Amino acid sequence: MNYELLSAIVGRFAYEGTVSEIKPLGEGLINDTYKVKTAEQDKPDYVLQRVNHVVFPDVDMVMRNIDAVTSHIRKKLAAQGTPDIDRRVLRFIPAKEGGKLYIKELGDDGPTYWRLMVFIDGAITKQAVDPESSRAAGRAFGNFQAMLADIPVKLGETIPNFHNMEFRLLQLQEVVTRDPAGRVKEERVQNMLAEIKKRAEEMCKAERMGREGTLPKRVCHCDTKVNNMMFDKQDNVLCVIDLDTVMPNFIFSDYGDFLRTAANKVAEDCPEMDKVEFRMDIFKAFTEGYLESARSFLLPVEIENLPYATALFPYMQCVRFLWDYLSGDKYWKCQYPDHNFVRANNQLHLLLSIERHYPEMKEFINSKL
Ligand code: GN1
Ligand code: MG
Repeated sequence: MNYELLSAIVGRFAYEGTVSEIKPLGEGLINDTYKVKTAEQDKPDYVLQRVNHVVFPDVDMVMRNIDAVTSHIRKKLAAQGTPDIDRRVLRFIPAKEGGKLYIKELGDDGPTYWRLMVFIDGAITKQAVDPESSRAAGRAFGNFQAMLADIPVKLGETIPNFHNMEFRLLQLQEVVTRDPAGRVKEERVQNMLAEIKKRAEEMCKAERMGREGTLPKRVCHCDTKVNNMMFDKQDNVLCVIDLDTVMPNFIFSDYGDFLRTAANKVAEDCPEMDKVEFRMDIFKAFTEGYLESARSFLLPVEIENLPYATALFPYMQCVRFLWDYLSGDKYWKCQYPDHNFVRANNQLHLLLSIERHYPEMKEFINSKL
């Protein structure tokens, strides 16, 4: 996108300073992100982002959620006397007109949606973790949930049924029946479907407990990857970012999805299945950090089921990747024809490794109860 258009967009927000440079930032696959520099030393730089309204159809809801969450956290940090609050929670800049935290632009290809936030100086993100940063991540995500445990508003579901296992299985069933890409007949697909079926009943237990009223939904982040946290130069966590998916969910979402990504010895699309392995050192460190900050509000049923949450997310991601493979690769970008199948298979192998560690995980969790 050209500079004139981008600076006109920035100009619609009530920011401070004079824009001196706008250039692309990061490698996010969902939203487009730019860094906006200002000329003055005493004015912040900013991050401009175009929100992907195909993935997030209700941008207004996304931004209302983010407003509620960041204001609530900001109030708490202020009450605790935390210094440097703009580095501890994201600050979005309102639009000059209307005062919302985003603007809508009408372009030739339809509307686009934009938001502007303060750039956090001197912060870094990480792509991989060791036990120490996993412990810090556990503490940070637990703390994020703890701070939001008493938020006075009900947040919207920005992606309906996002982590609903029953829904994800129905979605898979639907595409198996339709078979739009003609891939269901592959033997490897049939084998994977059998593995999925074997575990379906057990994996839907959170939904059942939710219906019975024994398992609550709380405000969760729902995209707890290590690269969604900012660290300072001394390796302390500053804040949690990428808040589009913040919504009510079982706490299993944040706990399980972090371990799914961080405790896999290899990347989620590594094609060498014998290298996929679940790292217990990461599991233990993350769990300790998480319980440290979340114990105050967690129910026993939530703690007891953390091993289940660890298995649930690779299982769910296997179902989602297979669904996309059978749909003809419409959701995730693929670099080669069976990329999505490789991803699904990788997640299945991660699940198998988790199942081998299950007794050890249970013992570890029980020792923390
Ligand atoms: C998507 O784009 P990214 O990596 O933040 C997906 C997650 C999946 C992940 C798998 C909105 O997240 O749920 O776990 O891919 N986000 C959405 O790589 O679907
Ligand atoms: Mg992300």
